[in-house]
Amino acid sequence: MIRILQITIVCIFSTAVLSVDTKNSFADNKDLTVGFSQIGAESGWRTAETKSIRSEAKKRGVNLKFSDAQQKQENQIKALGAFIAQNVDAIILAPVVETGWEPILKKAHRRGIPVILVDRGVKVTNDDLYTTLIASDFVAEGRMAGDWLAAKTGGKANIVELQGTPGAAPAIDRKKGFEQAIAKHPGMKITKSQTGEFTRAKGKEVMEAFLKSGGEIDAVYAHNDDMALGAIQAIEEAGKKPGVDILVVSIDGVKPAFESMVEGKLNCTVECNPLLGPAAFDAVEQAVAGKKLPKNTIVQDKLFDQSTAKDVIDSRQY
Ligand code: GYE
Repeated sequence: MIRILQITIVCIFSTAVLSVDTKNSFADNKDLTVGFSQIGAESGWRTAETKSIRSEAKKRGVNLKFSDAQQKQENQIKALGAFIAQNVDAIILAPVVETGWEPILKKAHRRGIPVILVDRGVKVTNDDLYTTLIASDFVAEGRMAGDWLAAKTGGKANIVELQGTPGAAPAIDRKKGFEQAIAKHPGMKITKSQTGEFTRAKGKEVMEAFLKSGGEIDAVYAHNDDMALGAIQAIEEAGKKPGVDILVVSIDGVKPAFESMVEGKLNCTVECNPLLGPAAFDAVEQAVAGKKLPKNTIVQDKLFDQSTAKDVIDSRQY
């Protein structure tokens, strides 16, 4: 049965498509206790996701146990262990990397505690170990960014790449999608690529090193807006015009990215909606009620560039 909740979830086989445009489906869940293991606060996107989940828990009267892992998987595993020991009704997990989750997910599974994955996926031998994944299609995001850059440059560009956290699903898949897009254009190549760990500071530092190491740079592809904004600072400090001398393309769609596009510095960003609170708690409620959920719910994304930024900036929710 497909529930239309203002969130349009169309279940196609085990995958649903979610456009995150929700009216809050309030439910009185006073006795519901949910453990949320969040990666950290490395980016504006992450902060917006945390805010969405916390505020939705409050709206629904859910008792939320929150843990910030400071980017460390071992802290997330410890937090899940504690949630299981406290016998929470459900777990929401944003997994910092794809691998290494099997033992702790088996523990939750044995205790019958549903695990809702938000924003990033995991690699496990048996996907019964998690209830559902609510996330964007990162490969598609990388492809959209690459196609936009190919159109902008006529298929000819020396590109430097700022990768996200090593081993993280968005870093792996955004790289894959971008490379698929530029593979269609022999004149486009990634000349340098290094992780900026999804942070503005590290993105700036790595871009400074790219600029110092010489070689023609026509564009920078950043796996998230925070690193792109750091790269823009480095480009300016090197006396060049970001968005003109060096094109800047990224992913997330946070408000500072729209401000930068209006200033003519960032050229384009692919939105990756972090407002997953309503969908996450709908999944929790269904899982706790023993309802079957689609294994994947894909959040719909779209690309914005300088031609559209001014019109939409005031309506941005994060
Ligand atoms: O792009 C980045 C955050 O997992 C999709 O993590 C998320 C990514 C997002 O740090 O800003």
